Parts: sequence; structure tokens; C-alpha cells
Amino acid sequence: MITCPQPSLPQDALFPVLLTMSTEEKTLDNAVIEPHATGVILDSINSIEDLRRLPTSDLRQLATELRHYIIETLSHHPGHLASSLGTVELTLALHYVFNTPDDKLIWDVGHQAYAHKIITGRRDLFPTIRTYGGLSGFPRMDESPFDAFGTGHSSTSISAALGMATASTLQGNTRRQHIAVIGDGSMTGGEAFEALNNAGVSRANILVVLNDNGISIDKAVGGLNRHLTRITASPEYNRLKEKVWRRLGGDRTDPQSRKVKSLNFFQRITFMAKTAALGAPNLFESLGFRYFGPIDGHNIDELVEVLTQLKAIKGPKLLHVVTKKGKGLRTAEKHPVTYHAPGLFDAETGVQIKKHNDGQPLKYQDVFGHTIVELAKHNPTIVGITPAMPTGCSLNIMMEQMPNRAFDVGIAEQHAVTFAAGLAAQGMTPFCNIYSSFMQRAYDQVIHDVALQCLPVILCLDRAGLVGDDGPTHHGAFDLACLRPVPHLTICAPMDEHELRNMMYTAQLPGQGAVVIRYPRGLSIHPDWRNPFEALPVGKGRCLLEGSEVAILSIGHIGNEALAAAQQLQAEGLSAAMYDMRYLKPIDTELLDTILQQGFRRIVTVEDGVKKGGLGSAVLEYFASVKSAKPLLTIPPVTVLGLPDSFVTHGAVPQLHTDCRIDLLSILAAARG
Ligand SMILES: Cc1ncc(C[n+]2csc(CCOP(=O)(O)OP(=O)(O)O)c2C)c(N)n1
Repeated sequence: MITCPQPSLPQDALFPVLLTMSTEEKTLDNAVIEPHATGVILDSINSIEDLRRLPTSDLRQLATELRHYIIETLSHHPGHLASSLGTVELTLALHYVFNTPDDKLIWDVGHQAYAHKIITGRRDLFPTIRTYGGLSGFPRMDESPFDAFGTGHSSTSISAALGMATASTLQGNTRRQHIAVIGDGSMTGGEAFEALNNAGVSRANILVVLNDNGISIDKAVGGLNRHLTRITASPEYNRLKEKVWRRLGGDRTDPQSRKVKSLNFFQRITFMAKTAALGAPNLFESLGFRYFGPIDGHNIDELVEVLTQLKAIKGPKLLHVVTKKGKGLRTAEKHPVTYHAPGLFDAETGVQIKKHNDGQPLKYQDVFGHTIVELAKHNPTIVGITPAMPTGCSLNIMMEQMPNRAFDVGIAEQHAVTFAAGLAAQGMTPFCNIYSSFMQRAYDQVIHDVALQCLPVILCLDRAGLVGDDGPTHHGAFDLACLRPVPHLTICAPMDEHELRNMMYTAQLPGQGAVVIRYPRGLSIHPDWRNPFEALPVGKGRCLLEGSEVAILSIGHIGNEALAAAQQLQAEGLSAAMYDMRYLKPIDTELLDTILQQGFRRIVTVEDGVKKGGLGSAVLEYFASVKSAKPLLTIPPVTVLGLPDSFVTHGAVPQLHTDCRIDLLSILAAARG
């Protein structure tokens, strides 16, 4: 781990001021990036000191060059485009004004931090972003001292900033600044509210920068979104703030101004005026934050001015900036959902370069999306739930066709699960679709609100297994191991999309209880995905290839690799059997008994979750119990293949599978012994 440099004293405090922005100013221009933006200034930024040496008048050009570099690079090295384009000016202003890395800058989620990476000494490595051995797509504390906190999952930044601010106080450092940059989508996450609630009554020296682009990955949802829209769109609100300021005769360029000194009085009046204009108190002020804004997050001069002034204000404060997601690339501005992470695209036109999918199987997520609609047409109790990932998990198909029965609840995994439990308690059949790694957030809700209550919630865990470029924050590594000990759960994983459909069909049949179905990111197997539904025998595995010398047992999509290995071994003359266990819980002990009776020389288990606690563990536990009941029975050696007891880096999935020894060659090697 990289240690942070010793803190140095921040610049002298300037003076506090409230700024406002007229609605005219707030209309963001729609300019595309200047076509010939060269990297003259950017090329000269080799350290943060280089940035701080620039005259403010150069920052605008630097922003243009940064945008150009991000667009150009991501056009052939795919990544999170639109969010990072929206924060270019904000990034420059924050680093220009604050004394990073001593001042702590925390990016929520971190998918918008590309400009931050580029100007903090990682410019030349930027083309390696999200590739194996290259830069991470998210801030990582071991990558740079400027990455004050590792992120990837949303809504953590305010908690982390508050923790750091509290530590600074306890350590006698009252000058250090702690800044959390959080999007309006991430602000809907419960943890962000918990942190606001805590920070608002503290004296912690933190600045929350609310980056309001009016959108999450998909359309923003919920009451907070309405509240922010009312603030940013209310001409009355902004006019009133301006009026109060003028009436006080405020001169924000004069730090000695009598009116500036009467800031508290001014703030009180402003607060009352804003409350009257909004018809409700400003949420953040109600929670104890000093609220500033909204200001134009693309006006770098104003950002620098405001941030400079905010530096001098102690205690919890929130600056509301309005930005445009995809800023600078017209197609991305127009289609921010698609351009959140567009894959390859033409840097000049922004047009996506799509691979031809003709004859290819569907993605698992799309099979889920179509299948839930198909099932819901026949079963009126079925509803769909997603915490902010309707496009990612394809629940948007149901949201379009059955808008009353499909719910995007915001970035709120815990709420999503308990909301599902409530629906189930009233006789509905909820399919709650959550990415495997985000489900970790809702572990207690699964235990306490679903399993303990014996409620028939169907949890569909998308992106299970290694997801590739997003890396350790996003790998679905732990679901099998962490859910297996939970009573009352049925846990299964399909080897292909036909199985996924059948598992979904089976799960919604009466009397099934709580069911977890986990499946991976990416393409399924068969071009013809729409098989007729078939009820599966719950807790039963199947033998896909008979053999007598070696048995390979697997669960889920990785079973295709296991099957290929068994077939290759047979072709080589080694009699390998292959079993798709299908269900981790209840595990098919009858099948395991049969496997033991066959007298295999060796058994190999394969899974794309952590080894500790997953399929291999379940098999070993069962074999140990059999052995203790029948001491004379011979148990063959069992090799467990799965993810190691360490976090797996980012990179292409095949490479990561090789590293983790769950690729074809590793399975072959383990089976040969
Ligand atoms: C716990 C968790 N749930 C879901 C996600 C997936 N996710 C990544 S970015 C994002 C949207 C964030 O919206 P916002 O904060 O407004 O930032 P923007 O993308 O608009 O810049 C979501 C839902 C996540 N990273 N973490």
C-alpha cells in the first residue's frame, strides 16, 4: 500500500459566500468538443503542482483537452464514458483549489474519476484503463495517494469522508479538507442518507459536492430526484436567493464586506426565502448542512471561485453543482444511458461500433428480461424489482410492457430486498434482480426479511462470477459462499439459458419459498433461447457425461468449461464423468452418494465463486459426514477449483479464469492429477 505524503498547511482561508445561478445560466450549452483540441497544456501536466501553477484562464482549454483525451482513448479502450465527461471541470477545479492529496478527495462509485486519474500522474497509463495489469476503472488506494478511498459500489463517499474528517480532528489536524463527490443517483442510496444524517449534526470539516446530472445509469427515480429538480428548475428559488443577496448589498469579491460578515443572518433569510419558494425546506439544510448552489458544474471560473470560498467554511457543507452527463460528445449527451459505458465508438461521431450479433445467443440478462415478461403474462402475482439497473439486468423490457408491475427502486439494494419481502408477504411473487456483488449490501435483508420469514422472494443474481474489466469491486465472487449457510434458501445456477428459464419457471410455482438463481454476465449458450418451460426437480443435479475414472462436478455456467474438459479427457482416453449439480442448496446428496459408489479415482469440483464455502466446500462437508458414518468407505481425493482467498484483479475474463485456475487447461490438469 502506498503511504500518503505528510500533510502540509492549506492556503489561508478566504471568505465565505453564497452563490447563485440564474436559470438562463443553468441552461448548459450543447457544444461538441472542439475538433482540434490539442494536448498542449495537458501534456505539460505531469504533477498536481503543474496544474496549480497554471493561470485560471488556462483551465478552460485544459478541460477541452482532457475531454478530447478521454473521448479519444475510450473510443478504443472501452470504459465509463458519460459520467467522466460530465466531471472534467469539477475535477480540475477541485484539484486546483484543494491541497490534494493531503486534502482528501473521495469519488463516489468512482466511475466518473477518469479526469482525476489523468491529472494525478496517470496520464500516460490511461490507455491501459480496465485492462489486465493496467489502471483500475475505479479509484484504488494502492494505485495512487490521490485515490483517497477505494470505491466501486455507490453511496459510500460521505461516510468515508466523515470518517476521515473525524480522524483528522482526533489527530489534531483541523485544517485538512475532506471532500466527497457524489452523483444524484448515488445520493439515493441508503448509506448516503445515513451519512448525511450523521454528518449534519457533527462539526466535521467536510464538503459534499452533489454532482447533479439528473440521471443515474438509467432515468433517475424517487423523491430526492424530484426535490433536486425543484431546486434546480425553480426560477423563483434562484431569483429569491439573488434578491436577498442584492438587498444585503453583498459584494462577494470583497472579503471585508460588512454584508459578507453578516453571512449567518443572510443564510437565515436565504433559507427562509428558499423554503418559501420550494414549498418545502431544503433537505440538506434540514439535516444540518450548509447548502450552496446550484451552480453550473461546467463553468470552471465559477467553480474555482466558489470552491475557494467554501474552503474557509468549517463544518458540514454541501455544494450542489449541475452538470451534463456525456458533456462534450453530442451523442453521449443525448443518449446518456447508452453512453454510460458504450463500448467501442467512433471518436469523431460518437457512433458506437457494434459487433454483429447475428446467430449469437442472447445475453443471460436478456433471457431474464424476456422470460419474466412471459411468466408474468400467465402469473398475475409476478412483479419485477431492480435497484437502479433496469438496462443492466434487462428488467426494462418488463418496465416497458408492464409498467405497473416492474419497479426501479433507486440504488437501494437493501430496500429492494425488503420491498420484495413485503410484496411476497401479501401474496405477490417478486423477482428481485440484483447484481451479485451489489447483493452483498442486502445480506441481512435476505436473512432477516426473506429467509427467516419464509417468504417466497426470487432473487436473481446477475453478473455472478468474474465480471472482467470492472474488477474486484464488481466480481460476483461471494454469493454462493455467503448465501449457502442461510436456512430456508434454495440456491441454484443455470449452465445455460434454457436452464435459467426453467429455474425461473420452477421458482415461481407455488410452495417454492425463497429461491436464489445466479447467472453470469455475457452471452448464454444456444442461439435458440426460447425453450418450452419445464419444472425442474428441486435440489437435483444431473449427469451430463458418464465416466468411470474421474468425476468433474460443477455448478452454473462454468459447467460448460467442465463439460468441455470431460469431453477432451474422454477423447484422450481418460474416462471422465461430468455432473452439473444445478443446486447448491439443497445439494443433491443422492447424486453425491452415487458418485461415491462409482469408485472414481479422483473428483474435481469447479465453481466461479470463492472456494471457501461454495460447492467444493459443500461436497467436502458431505463426504466428511459420510466418512464419519461409514469409516470403511474410501473417499477419493477431491480437488476444489474456484476463486482464491484473495481479491481477483480486473482484466479479461479468460485471463482471470486462467489466473484462478478455473479455465479449461486447469480443469484438465486437475482431472489428470
Ligand atoms: C451499490 C451499487 N449499486 C449499483 C451500482 C451500479 N451503478 C454504478 S454507477 C450508477 C449510477 C450512479 O448515478 P450517479 O451517482 O448519478 O452518477 P452518474 O452515473 O450519473 O454520473 C449505478 C447504479 C453500484 N456501483 N453500486
